[in-house]
Amino acid sequence: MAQNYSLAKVVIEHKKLINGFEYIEIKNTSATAKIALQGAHIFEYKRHYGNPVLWLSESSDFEHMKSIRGGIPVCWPWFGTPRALPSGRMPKDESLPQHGFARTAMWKLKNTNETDANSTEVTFSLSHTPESLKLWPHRFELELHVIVSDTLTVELKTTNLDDKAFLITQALHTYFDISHISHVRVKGLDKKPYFDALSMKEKIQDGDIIFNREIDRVYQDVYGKILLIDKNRTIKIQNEGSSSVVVWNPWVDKCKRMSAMKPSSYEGMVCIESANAFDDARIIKPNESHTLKAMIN
Ligand code: TA6
Repeated sequence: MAQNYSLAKVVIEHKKLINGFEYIEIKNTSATAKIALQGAHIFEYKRHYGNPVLWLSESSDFEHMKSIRGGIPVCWPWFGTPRALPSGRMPKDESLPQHGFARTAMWKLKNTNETDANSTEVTFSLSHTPESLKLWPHRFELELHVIVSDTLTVELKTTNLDDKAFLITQALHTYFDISHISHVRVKGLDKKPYFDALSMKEKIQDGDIIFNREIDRVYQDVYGKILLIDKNRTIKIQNEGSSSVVVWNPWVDKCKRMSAMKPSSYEGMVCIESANAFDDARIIKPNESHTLKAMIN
């Protein structure tokens, strides 16, 4: 069942994998992208030049209720494990899914817009269900607005449909495709405070981030542009509605223990995640909204 909304250069197609896994494929004169309805998960974005911008694991699942390994998982309404208070690094609540439930929920394709030949917009939505209310007792509407062009723009808008305020933490958990982990450095976080999830300690970044071991950090007070500098290209990330950024590479040992990763997968990816995490958690009042936005180019 393929519905073609195709003009000369622009294609927006609703497709299914052989196992019925649904996604939207976008092609325009700037780039191509693939977005799964499960999790409104962008699992491919590549411009018509250079390597793909997003990394996708060769052994990723495309199955019901299993998060895709790679691309941009939407971590919502909590990043990591749910926390009562922004500063509360409380013991893990194993009964609740890591990184929330939105990334394995089925979203709806709300609308599409072919702005012009090189820019295409799609919007996905997700609302509370009896299942979600058991995991998280709040009524909400979530929208993911994506603009596919030379820049990939992703806006995650949370609206509180409840009669009481609620707190969220979240992340656009972006996996970037890189030439090799030993070639890259991350600029833009110098002197920033971060929580080191490995030592569970607060630290201050000194200079650029280079990768020579497992790194799992939540940076705070980040308002400027982040640069991912690789051998042949620099990717720029600018966030809005956010002051926290997560930087992660599992390195050798954790990579071996992780689902849908090959032992060498850590060499070809790095996560730089646009977030509202820990102290950057957001309290949203009834009938109000908050938008987390990432611009990647
Ligand atoms: O964002 C970094 C992180 O929280 C790491 O600790 C690691 O667990 C990663 O997310 C992947 O999580 P996942 O639940 O997708 O396996």
